Amino acid sequence: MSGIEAFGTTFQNPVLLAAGTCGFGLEVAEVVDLEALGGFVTKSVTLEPRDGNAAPRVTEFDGGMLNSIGLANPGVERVRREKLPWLRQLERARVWMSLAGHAPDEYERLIEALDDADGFLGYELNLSCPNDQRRGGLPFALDAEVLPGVLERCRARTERPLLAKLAPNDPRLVETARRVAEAGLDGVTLVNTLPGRIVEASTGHAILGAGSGGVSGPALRPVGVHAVATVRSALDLPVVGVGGVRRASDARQYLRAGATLVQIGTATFADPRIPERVARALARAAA
Ligand code: RRO
Repeated sequence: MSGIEAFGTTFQNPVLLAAGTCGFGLEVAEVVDLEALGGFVTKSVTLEPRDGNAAPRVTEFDGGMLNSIGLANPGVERVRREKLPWLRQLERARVWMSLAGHAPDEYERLIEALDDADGFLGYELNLSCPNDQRRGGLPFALDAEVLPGVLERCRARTERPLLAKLAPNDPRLVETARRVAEAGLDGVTLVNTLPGRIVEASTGHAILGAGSGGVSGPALRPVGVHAVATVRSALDLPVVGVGGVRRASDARQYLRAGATLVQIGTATFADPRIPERVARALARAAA
């Protein structure tokens, strides 16, 4: 497969690592050949450092995984100082910085804190974390009142490509994606994890320390493919697909549904070589 021209650059293949599954790249560099991929999305960065939610933060079930990490990250100042220098030596992998905020103005402040630095292509605005309770469980992607202002103010602060990561449980997904397009962003990432809970059958106690979490893995794949197909059939807006990709045929489902790029997350925990294999298999099929 020759490169994919998108978002103002060339991706050598359509496979990215999903936000939250590869830290800031260097954390996985010994087990993943990042330069063999189209690129990756960093862990979501917040203005202040965050320790994350109570343990246990991750559990498995027969359809995939449930997580409530709670946005654990070193905060934007340390990310700029300690993570960006390493990212600068990457030549082929394209890096998206994932940004997360609790208040509407935090996204633009994160962009202001990062935008003059090198080492990354653009931003993926995480507007759909299911594990941030500060806003009463209502992520910005599901808040039609506040969302347009957040998007417009981010657009005004950067010329880099901007993606908005949206929620799978959005009853008005096309309208939400239309707001993203109207604000002048470059595309949407579909989808974040689906809110869920696993309880001990004998006691009713939630397994995760935070109670609820986000469902990822194979159970999320049909949800993600449907979201991509729904938005692509309604809007001329580039889409990055994510959810449950484990093999090349899964990635192809997203590409056939209209995705420009595909992210892989949960599968890499079981086998960090999966994204490279998927990228190679897609390239072989296209040759
Ligand atoms: O950190 C998390 O708990 C988390 C985030 Br920010 C997100 O966007 N999606 C997810 O499943 N977990």
